[in-house]
Parts: sequence; structure tokens; C-alpha cells
Amino acid sequence: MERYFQEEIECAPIEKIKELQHEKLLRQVRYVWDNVPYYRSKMEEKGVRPEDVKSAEDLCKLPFLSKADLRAAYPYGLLAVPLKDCVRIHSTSGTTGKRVIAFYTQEDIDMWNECCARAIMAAGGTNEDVCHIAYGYGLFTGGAGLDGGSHKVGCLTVPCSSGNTERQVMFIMDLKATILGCTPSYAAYLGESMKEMGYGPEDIPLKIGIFGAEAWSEEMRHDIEQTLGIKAYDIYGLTEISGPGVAYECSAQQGMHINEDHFLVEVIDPDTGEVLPEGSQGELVFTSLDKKAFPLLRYRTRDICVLTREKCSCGRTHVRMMKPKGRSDDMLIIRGVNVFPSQIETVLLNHGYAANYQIIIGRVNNTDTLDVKVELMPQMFTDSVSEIDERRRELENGIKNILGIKAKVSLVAPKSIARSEGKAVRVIDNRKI
Ligand code: DLL
Repeated sequence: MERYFQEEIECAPIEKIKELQHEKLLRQVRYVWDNVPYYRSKMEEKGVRPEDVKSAEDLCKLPFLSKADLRAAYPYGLLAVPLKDCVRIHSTSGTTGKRVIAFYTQEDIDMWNECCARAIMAAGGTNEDVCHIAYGYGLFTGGAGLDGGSHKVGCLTVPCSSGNTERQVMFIMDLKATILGCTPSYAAYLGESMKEMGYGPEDIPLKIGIFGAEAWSEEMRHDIEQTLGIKAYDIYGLTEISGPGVAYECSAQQGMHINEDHFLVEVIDPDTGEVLPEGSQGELVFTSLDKKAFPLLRYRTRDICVLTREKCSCGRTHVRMMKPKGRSDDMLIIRGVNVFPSQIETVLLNHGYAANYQIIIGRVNNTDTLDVKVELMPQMFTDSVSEIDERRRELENGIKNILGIKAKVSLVAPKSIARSEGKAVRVIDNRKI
């Protein structure tokens, strides 16, 4: 039985959603014009005023916002309400430059929590579940977002945050947790650790996983489901637009429904900025229709993705985004070839490895080098040099076939690549240093 948190809006006829988006968009453009001088001057530069936006089709007249704008406007430049109306901030895990800060009013938090509640119920969660949250709590939005959603659904919420795997396992087993929320890479690590502790899927009480915050493949989903004995669901979001729950998977697992009553989505050509027809692959751009404190219009996510409006068997009508293919700023150009780390990951998983690898890029004599360090699975571990050589060649050929360029693979002992408690760091690009 399909479960909904807000069935009426989740399953509303598309015409009704479009109508709602239309009303909200006009109101929001005026609101931003009146309250965010930074964006107002961007609009003035482009020669566009609020009255020029008469429908969603006019959205393309508005200027984009990017991470660079958020940095330039740091910390308060895009804030639309007096600071006293804000109740919280979250911040991105950016590694360079100033962090991006997003502000929330209580209303913004309530809306966000509802989005996460929709995700939990779409995955089958109810108020009888014990929801163990191992996303980081703190500046990262993962812990707080799922926590808020879990409260709305009425689950018993276990705010474990990330880290201390032994304690995580103890709580999951002792409190009979049925839902697990964390990054897919941490779920894989938890599964690996529980297996080592002697727990098989039949011993583990978990039923549902709600995993997101980073790209993960279908192969990885399958592996996690097997080790933990669960059904794993994808959830998408970004700090700038509110956090997890911008989009989520339902029982059909054919893409993630975007909460279109709150977020208007476009797909653009990342090079030209031109809006592409629905169904084309391009960069996702979001406009938040309800946010009060940090109301971004046309925010460029850098996530490359395809949308579909095909009818979904779950009954929801909101548009779905397929798994992001990668981020346009994650795309590596190696010897002139565009490479997404996910392509290399697919080769590894297809050959029976887990997603424990590192991609190291360097430059020797003006030529890019691509090294892929891959952990052997425990059952593959052997003293036989020829067997390891054979495995290595197999992977090198697999990568060559998919990317068209040669990589040097080295196979390393199980557990020798550092694990991440949050998002995995899989690429080391020494060319930038
Ligand atoms: O990662 C919010 C989140 C927390 C989503 C927990 C899901 C679960 P940021 O740290 O701002 O926010 O990172 C946002 O992460 O633009 C994507 O590139 C990537 N991302 C998030 N979810 C997914 C996903 C959170 N399900 C950036 N699949 C986004 C692939 C994802 N990439």
C-alpha cells in the first residue's frame, strides 16, 4: 500500500500544480525584488522587472544565481527577512573559499520538515518505525532535515549523527531500528562492519534505507540492500534550496519526485544557459516558491540530470528527476576526455568490487595521468601475484572500454582506503595543487 504524508498535493492533477506554481512564482518574484537588493540589482542589470514575469514561461527572463553569487553575497546579502525572524542556519561542506550559509525562518523549517516527511512515508515509513539517523547533525542539512521529517511522521527518532560505528550498530540492534538515514557510502560501510561483527541481513531489524547527499549507482544500491536486508531509497536536496527532501523516491523507484508545489525546476544547457525541453539532459536549476528567509530564484545546482513526467505507478504527479549523472563541476577532463567518477565506479561494481576506490589524477611531462586505487574484496585477497595481475588488467580494460582512455589500476588490501562518515571523497586531483 502506497503511503503519503500529504496525499492531496502529492497526487494533485498536474494542471493544479502548475496553477499553484504560477501564483507562487509571481508572488515570490515580487517578494525577492522588494526584499533582496542583491537580486534586484541583478534583475535591473538584465532590464527585467517583476511585472515582466507573467507566467512560468517568463522565468527564463530572470537572471541565474550561482554559488559565486552566494559567496559574493556572504553572509547576509541574499537574506530577505530581518535577522530576528530567522531561527537557524545551515552551511555547505565546501572545501574552498567561504562557506555558503542558508538561513531559515520557522516557516521555512516547517516546510522543509514536511518535504522530508513525504520522503519517509513514500519509502513506507509510519509512526510505528524507529528511524535511526546517521547523517551528520550540525551545519550539514542531512541530520536536521531527516530528523524533522521523522518527527512529523511520528517515528521514534534516534539522532545518532555520524561516526562511532560501534555505537551506531548497538543502537540499531538494541532499539530495533527499522529505518536508516545516512549517506550511501556510510550505509555501505555500516553494512560491511555489521557483516564483520557476524550480523547477517536476517539478524538486522532495518527494513528501509533513505540514502542521499552524494551520487550512488544502482549496483551500490543492490549491494547495500543485500548486506543490510533492506529496501534502499534515494533522496536528493541541497543546502541552498533547503536540504534533503527537494526530491525523493517512491515505491516505483523510477526517479525522484521533486516537491513541485515548493520548488520550480528547469533544465538548462550548462554551457549556454539555454532552457532545454523536458526530457533533455542538462543542469538542474531550482526556484524556491515558498522560502521566506533565503528565497533563491533560478539557482544553478551544477547537477546534471534528466526529468520525466511519465505517469508514475505510485500515484504521485510531481515531476521526477533521474539519478544525477554527476556534477558539471565534478566532471574531470583527463587528456581532453570528459570523465565522471560514476563511470569508473560502475566498472568496479560490475566486476564485483565495492565502492571503495580513489581516483588520483596527476600530470607528468604535460600529460595527464589517471590512477585508480581499488580495494580488493576480502574474498579476492590472495598471495598469487598472477591472479592479482589478471584482476588488475580486467579492470584496466573495463575502464578503457568505457572512457576510451587508459587508467593505471592498483589493487590494494581490503579496508586500506579511508572510510567516510559523510560524503565520500573519491577524487584527488593533484593537477590543481
Ligand atoms: O547533501 C543535502 C542532503 C542531505 C541530500 C541528505 C540528501 C540527503 P549539500 O551538502 O548542499 O546538501 O550538497 C548538495 O549534493 O547539489 C548534489 O550534487 C549532491 N546530492 C545530494 N543528494 C544527492 C543524491 C545535501 N541523492 C549536493 N544523488 C547536490 C546524487 C546528490 N547527488
